[in-house]
Amino acid sequence: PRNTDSFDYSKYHTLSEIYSFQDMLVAENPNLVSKIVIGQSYEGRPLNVLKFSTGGTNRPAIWIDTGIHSREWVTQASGTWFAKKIVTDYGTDPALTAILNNMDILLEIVTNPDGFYYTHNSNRMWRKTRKPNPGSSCVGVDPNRNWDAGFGGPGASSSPCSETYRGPSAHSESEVKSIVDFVKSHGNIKAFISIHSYSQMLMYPYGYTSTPAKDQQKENLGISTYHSLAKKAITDLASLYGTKYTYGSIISTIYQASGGTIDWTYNQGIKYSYTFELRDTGFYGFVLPANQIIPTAKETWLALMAIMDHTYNN
Ligand code: ING
Ligand code: ZN
Repeated sequence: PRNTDSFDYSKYHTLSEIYSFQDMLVAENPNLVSKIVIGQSYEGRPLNVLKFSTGGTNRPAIWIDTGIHSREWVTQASGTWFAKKIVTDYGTDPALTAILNNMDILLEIVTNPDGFYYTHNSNRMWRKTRKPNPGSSCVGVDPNRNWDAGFGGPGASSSPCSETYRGPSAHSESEVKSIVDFVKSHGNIKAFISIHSYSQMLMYPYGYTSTPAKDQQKENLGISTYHSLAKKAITDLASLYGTKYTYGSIISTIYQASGGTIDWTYNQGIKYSYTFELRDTGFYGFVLPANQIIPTAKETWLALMAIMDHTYNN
């Protein structure tokens, strides 16, 4: 495609196609979209973040990442659709327009580019990064076990051959460390949404401990709307096609997982830290047919809008 209107959002795309999509979107919308390179992957690929901003300096921001696990293809495809949706709806959708008149949206579509390249060219089911592990023939670290939040505890593996290998130390993966550095230096991120597939779930911290997050405790006292926001988001999601999601803390909804992304962002003070597992519930799993990309992206967008709108209004 020569522009983002002729890009086929109903198909899966290669890494180079998504990279050129990002550059086209920036070129077409110079007053709304810019590309920030927050670092590079182990194999030297750029870690691109699309910044949607209508001005200001260091405005409060909403972070969204897709594709931290490379085989979860519907997430990068949905992220691409979200990017186009944002530029299309700004100025016409009142809720999104209000958000973007006051906040920035930061979107990292291909959060694990080396893994994504590998899923297209060698092994469709690759999940981890592609950094070699010294002393092992097994490659890669699970970038959703590598964060400094309960790092090394139960719910991650110390074996380099495991799919949930936590890595030699917290933030050992440049794909993770680049986000850590960005989040810390930004200092004004209000919501952090990390998108996986599959299982149809919307979760909040924690994954490493069954101790409820402070904002979940407050909820029980009727002070906050942490749990209820998740409920609103999945209700909005389901309103489109009836897709059913479960929701709750990570540990109570899916399983114990230590070193996960949103546990770290929550502990950094980002209250609206949520993680999605998109379609489906396992019939196709990671290999979701391409004709489900747009429906998945559209229904997920409703949940994202619920979270972004609440963040903006609180
Ligand atoms: N599932 C996630 C995993 O990394 C998860 C579940 C999400 C755990 C968020 C912790 C935090 O195991 C998939 N499909 O990757
Ligand atoms: Zn995942």
